[in-house]
Amino acid sequence: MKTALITGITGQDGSYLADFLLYLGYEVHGVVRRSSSINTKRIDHSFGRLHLHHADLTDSASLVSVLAKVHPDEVYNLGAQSHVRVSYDVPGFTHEATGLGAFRLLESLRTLGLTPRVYQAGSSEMFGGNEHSCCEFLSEECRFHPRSPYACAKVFAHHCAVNYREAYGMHVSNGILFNHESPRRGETFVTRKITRYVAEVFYNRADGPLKLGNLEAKRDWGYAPEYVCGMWRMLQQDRPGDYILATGETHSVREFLELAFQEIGEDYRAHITRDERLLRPAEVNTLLGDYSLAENTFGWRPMTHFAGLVKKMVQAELEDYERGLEEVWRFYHKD
Ligand code: NDP
Ligand code: GDR
Repeated sequence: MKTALITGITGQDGSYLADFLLYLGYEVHGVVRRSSSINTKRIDHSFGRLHLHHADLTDSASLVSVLAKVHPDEVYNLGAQSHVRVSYDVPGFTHEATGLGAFRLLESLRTLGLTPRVYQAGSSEMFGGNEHSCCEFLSEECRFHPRSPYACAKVFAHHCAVNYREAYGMHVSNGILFNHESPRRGETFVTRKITRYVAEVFYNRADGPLKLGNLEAKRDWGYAPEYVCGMWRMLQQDRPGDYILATGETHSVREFLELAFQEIGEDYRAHITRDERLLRPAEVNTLLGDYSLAENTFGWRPMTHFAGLVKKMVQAELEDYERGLEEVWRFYHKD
């Protein structure tokens, strides 16, 4: 039985990855940070099967202590202050947790002499958008142009991962993941904000119009459970590498709104208002990724595309969304 350690296990991706690794028969450990209110709702359904440890990516000693106890075969570094807009409000903490956190984890492994396979959660935000690239589809070869404290921190973490791989021969892979969403997405990210509001409208619980920022921004939006399977596949390769996971389609926030409201037979224009405070000092206008390296190397490709994702998210707000996960796990683990 393999042992995995996940930082960020209480987040969207960490919770799906924990589900998938348990399904595969792993012993799953997770890093949880102390909170004054309960922050484990996404993993409560598997509580008895998980090994949770208090630690924090801003605290090296806590990381050393957990790693020395667990001796993981695989480490997935998903912990981060992951909200782009909020990273402008708390840039220092974002750099500490999202950037230096990755460094602390790698350096802790090195000083302990541990050699697990490591996944570093990189982001399409590192590219700063297709307008900063010469390619129609962003690939692993395109240069980074970070446009937020969050993206700067992720670029730093990415380069640390490459450096530990080259300097110390560590098996560290960078996933460069484009947006991936789900019913477990945090409520302040735009897709979940919209689908929650749609459910409120449907049940006559909406309290005033939905306040949104830039509706013209375009994202390459996929389905999160499929992306965590890609993280795992990346670490099963003999050689570490850097891989994009994306859908190869891009759609605007406005298109997401249109489809989400269509699900309940409403016109979104009657329900939204613009709030300048939700605009960003520097926006990433368009993201569109090329996942062919991941497809050619380890057979990963997206199953769910834009319209299907919107439908899944709206339906899940209206009913139980856990059904159907088994199908995803089986598809990606077929070999
Ligand atoms: P979430 O914001 O849902 O989860 C982030 C996790 O990190 C939470 O468990 C959070 O804990 C934890 N965390 C935050 N700060 C610390 C800290 N100082 N020490 C330890 N843990 C901490 O993110 P996602 O699940 O969506 O994303 C997972 C990773 O992938 C992140 O690194 C994100 O930046 C990256 N990513 C995400 C993409 C996406 O579209 N979802 C795309 C590309 C990259 P708590 O619950 O206590 O807040
Ligand atoms: P993003 O996701 O910044 O792409 O980062 P988010 O959902 O926050 O924004 C997507 C786009 O929607 C626009 N927008 C709004 N965004 C939010 N949050 N709230 C609003 O009300 C709103 N109105 C319009 C934004 O301006 C933006 O253009 C996510 C995170 O998961 C990162 O951690 C990850 O690295 C990237 O995806 C890939």
